[in-house]
Amino acid sequence: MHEVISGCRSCGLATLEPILSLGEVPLADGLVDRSRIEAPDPRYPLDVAFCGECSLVQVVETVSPEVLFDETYVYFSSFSEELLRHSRENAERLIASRDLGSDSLVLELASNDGYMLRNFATRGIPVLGIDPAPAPAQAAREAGIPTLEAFFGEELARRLRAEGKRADVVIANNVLAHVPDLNGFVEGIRIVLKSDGIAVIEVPYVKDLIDRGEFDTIYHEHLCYFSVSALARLFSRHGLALERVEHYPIHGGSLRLRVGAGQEIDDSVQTYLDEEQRSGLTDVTYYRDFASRVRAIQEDLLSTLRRLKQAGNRIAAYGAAAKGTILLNSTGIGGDLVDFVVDRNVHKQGRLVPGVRIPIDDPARLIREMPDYVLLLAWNFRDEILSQQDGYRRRGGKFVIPVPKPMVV
Ligand code: JHZ
Repeated sequence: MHEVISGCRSCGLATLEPILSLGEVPLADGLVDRSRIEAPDPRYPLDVAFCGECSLVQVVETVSPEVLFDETYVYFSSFSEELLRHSRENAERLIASRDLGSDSLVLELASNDGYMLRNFATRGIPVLGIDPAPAPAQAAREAGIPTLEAFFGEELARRLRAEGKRADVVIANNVLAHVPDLNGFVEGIRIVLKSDGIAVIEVPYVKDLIDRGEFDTIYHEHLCYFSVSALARLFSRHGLALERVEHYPIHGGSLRLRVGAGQEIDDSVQTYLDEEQRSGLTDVTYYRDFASRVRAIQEDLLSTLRRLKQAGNRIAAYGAAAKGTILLNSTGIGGDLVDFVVDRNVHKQGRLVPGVRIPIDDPARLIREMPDYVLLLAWNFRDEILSQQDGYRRRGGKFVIPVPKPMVV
């Protein structure tokens, strides 16, 4: 059911340096439907390594994308106001700076439920979404966003190009890390772009992951953890250039890249490359103490929750996020400590977190039952969720934030 890579996912270097093992964990988005409650949850080893040649951090196991993004995949982008705002601002800036109109084409790879493309479609700009997960793709089509239910790669790009579909803008947010054939995906972007087109790509930044101990964002869907240095090499291999690099707080810290033919290269690219050299991000020593820092966070969190539980408190959790599955399972936080998880995504409610088998319910249950503490699994949306749960907090409810260092607020 899974394969171990024989070399770096980007440059092919045969020997990689191990930096972290999270043991055997269930699939992060493999939420359990009650109809298959009898079947055990499959578990897979989860090991991270560094490439000394191109500095790409990567998971060495590959679980087939057909298994990961099947009809049980119910991550819908539209459940966060913050993400919707972030996406809308990105779209508006692109419409203005690229002068997009009715004769343009915006192509989004991993377009999910249409959360991003709708910003273009409502302005009369032709769009096409591509996403392999049936449930979000169906929701997008129902919302009027043309969506191809498929995996994007070199082959599909050639087909689109042969049909005369070449993009002014390709958007690829939180998808580059998800593709086993990284080079085929990037080559596909090159093929499908107009000669003066650009790709706008967002990826979680490996520096934030390492510096802030965001170990729970490591899972089988995320095969790669990118630095600008690793990305520059990847794109240049395909005749594309990084033209601008920006940093945003979304998802615990992300890079937004503009990629194109290299006609207009912003100073930000060299600034990031220099800074990554200077800080040592391109050398394995940067990653040497990561595993012990992760263990320290896990031990601290586990002892905090055990202490609260022993003192007679009731504990719930917020956000059946993919990272929540990893945090709970790899730390050993089970149903003995956490009674239930809440999540606004109606497709997740009624299911169970895999491995630990904790039930997922509507957030309204918090105010109804007033558990004493809520472990914030979706810590990346901390501000949004804390303000939304103001009522629960004003009545005395408290949140436990797990990373970068467990704390109660
Ligand atoms: P969320 C996702 O990972 C998906 P996940 C994906 N794997 C990826 O690459 C990364 O992002 C970057 C819920 N919620 O998005 C919605 C509320 O209930 O942080 C989600 O189920 N109420 C493609 O799954 C979950 O929390 C709210 O107010 O780890 C958040 O999941 C908000 C804001 C969210 O990431």
